[in-house]
Amino acid sequence: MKQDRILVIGAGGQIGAVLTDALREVYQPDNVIASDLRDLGPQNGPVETLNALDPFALEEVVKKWKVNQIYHLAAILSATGEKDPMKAWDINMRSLFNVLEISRQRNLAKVYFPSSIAVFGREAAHLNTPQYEVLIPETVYGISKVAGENWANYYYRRYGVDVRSLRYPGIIGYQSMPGGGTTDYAVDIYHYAVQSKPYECFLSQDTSLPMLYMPDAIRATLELMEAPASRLSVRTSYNLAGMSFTPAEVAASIKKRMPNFKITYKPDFRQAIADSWPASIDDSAARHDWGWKPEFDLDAMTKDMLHHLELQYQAA
Ligand code: AKB
Repeated sequence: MKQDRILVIGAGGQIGAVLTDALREVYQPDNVIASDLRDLGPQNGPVETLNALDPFALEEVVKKWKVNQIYHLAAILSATGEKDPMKAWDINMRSLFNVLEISRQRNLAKVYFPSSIAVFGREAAHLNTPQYEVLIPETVYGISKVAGENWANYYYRRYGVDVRSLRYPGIIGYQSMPGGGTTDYAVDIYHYAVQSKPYECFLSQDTSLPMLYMPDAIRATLELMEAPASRLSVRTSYNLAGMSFTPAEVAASIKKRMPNFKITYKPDFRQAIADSWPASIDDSAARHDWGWKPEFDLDAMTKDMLHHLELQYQAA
């Protein structure tokens, strides 16, 4: 059997960092190459500084390590993307094309490309948004994800590249910080709570959004990538759900454990982005095709987040 050699692009990012560790547990550290635009420093496996916009540099890394799977996690997210839409489009699309092309040219075994709930816009059903729904996103990030999903599907159907994808909701974890997203408040709030600081939320108290705890997000990714290709009916990107909550609800969940925690609300430009996204997601296709089932609800996540962050801040 051919040895799997996995390249993670964006291994310094919120999901990339945790996913790299998880992949190294499954495939052995030496078989997982962590790459990022910035120097990641020493790790327990191979590391490359790589600009995924450079197709020649990407090809060199793929050849050097005999890579046969790529997880392409690098992207400009929803809030940052709105500050420079052309740059966000260029980075998100050009890096994806480079990944799809090298995968086609070198006949790689599998490719992972994350999409997002940002593919949906106001025209989509707000509650329990179906897998196959009208996609009119209002951010350049969402537009790039809709285009990316369609290119993934194209490369699968036209060239047989085994590209797989999930529409991530907001991802919450203690291991790494998000950057430039609309759902970032749901990570920040825990850091403030553990430091006994009041939190000013950039979304209104009643803005409900789909969210997922990091261990569930990582497990979903690994399960999708391990599923037999014959089980996968969706080659654009699977809807994926864990829980949905508002800022007021997460604050109430924290207050059950930290009664003195204080939150105020000062919505900014990210409110309009959040208002254009669904409040909850129908992920029955993922459940049916490859057995997806989330484990964490809001209170279970809060307990785990606070526990791990307390340890981190005590050790700092
Ligand atoms: C963002 O807020 O932009 C991301 C996402 C939902 O894709 N976390």
